[in-house]
Amino acid sequence: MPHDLLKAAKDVLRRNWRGSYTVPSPTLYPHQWSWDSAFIAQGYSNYDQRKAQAELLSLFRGQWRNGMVPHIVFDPGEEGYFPGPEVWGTSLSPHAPRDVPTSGITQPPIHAYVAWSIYERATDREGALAFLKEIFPGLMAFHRYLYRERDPYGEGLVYIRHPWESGMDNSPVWDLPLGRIRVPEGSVPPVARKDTDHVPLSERPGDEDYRRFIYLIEVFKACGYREEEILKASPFLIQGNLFNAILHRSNRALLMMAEVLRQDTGEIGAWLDRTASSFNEKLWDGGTGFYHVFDMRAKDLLRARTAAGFIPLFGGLPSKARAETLCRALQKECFCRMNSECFAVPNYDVCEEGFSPHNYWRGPIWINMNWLIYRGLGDYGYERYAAYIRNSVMRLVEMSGFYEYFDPFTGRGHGTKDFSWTAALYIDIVVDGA
Ligand code: 2M8
Repeated sequence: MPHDLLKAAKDVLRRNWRGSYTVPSPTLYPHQWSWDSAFIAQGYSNYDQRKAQAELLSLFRGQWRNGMVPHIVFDPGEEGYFPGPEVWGTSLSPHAPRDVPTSGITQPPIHAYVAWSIYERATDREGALAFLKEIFPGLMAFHRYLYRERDPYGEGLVYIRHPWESGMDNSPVWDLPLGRIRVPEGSVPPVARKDTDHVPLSERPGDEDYRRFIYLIEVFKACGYREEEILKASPFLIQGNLFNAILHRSNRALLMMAEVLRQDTGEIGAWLDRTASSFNEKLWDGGTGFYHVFDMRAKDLLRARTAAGFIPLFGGLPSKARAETLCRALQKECFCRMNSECFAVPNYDVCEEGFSPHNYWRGPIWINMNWLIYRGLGDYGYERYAAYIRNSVMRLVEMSGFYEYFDPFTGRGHGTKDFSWTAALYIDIVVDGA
């Protein structure tokens, strides 16, 4: 029953609320995560404007002086997560805040999109305008950082330098670039994983991947977190489809904010033009009929077909013809087309070797990805398929609860339970289609 489940979803968020922000999970992820907070704020925007605003504003407490919004803002009193602040060593950078412990990488910039949703839905209009005025400079500084430091050749495509920046940590698309990394003996501190205290190892990244994740942090620290040095040293450098599509959509939101706030829109307009044309030129492969990611080290596209290839719809990037091609790919058995034996949309092509129905980002359904695809399909007028995805989200939650991810064949929940963005985006999707 959506009504009872809506209440249950709000209860999850209430329990995970920590006074000014919401933890993704009290056990597995007991700090504040960047894109989680944005998805969570999107959920709150349906019924609690004050919390929605607080959630985003509290994340920006951790913003670096160069504009980077870190992927984790740590709760100093909490030691239940690895790697903690001592591993990140962010005091090596003059840009990191001194009073707020954070990680040293970022995550997909969905925040401007969400800030605009909060503004649009707000009942307290005066409060919403004040919120917009408060958050806008931080959002602009974040996007300026991305284009200034992560787009060294001015292409309009920003790079990520750690799989954690993609949000899709052990996605099969990273197998090639991660597999290339040879971790020198003695270069990595002891990897004292805590995630497997809460979730079976079979549902999480392997130990070798974890060593590589930590090794990359060591590379960044050796560069003193200076981006021009990281650009030379990082073995992992990717222009992502998901990251840039989200950035583009958020740029559109920034443009609307700038208009409301009577700010100059020229800079944002230029970002929009550059990103749209490079994205369509560089990340689209006519042969596969799909948007991929570009590996800046191998100088080639990585062609693993993950659900991230559909997120350009959310960005509003594909032409009508390309959107049609993407929609046809969703109608294939391998992405659990309508009325097939599995739930849509698995995070990885189920026909591919290496697909796993329950291992983290290697195949299960993630509600945030479904939500992004749902929104994108709606924008392009694919109402029927959007409704199908909405229905899939609702059925998964009805069957299994607010799990972190779901087996596309059985619908069983995996990862941690009472996961905040599942609850928040369930609320958003139910209210949206009601
Ligand atoms: C997962 O990532 C963290 C590292 O950032 C982890 O596995 O410890 C990912 O699903 C990521 O997208 C998410 O933001 C984070 C918290 O939910 O967990």
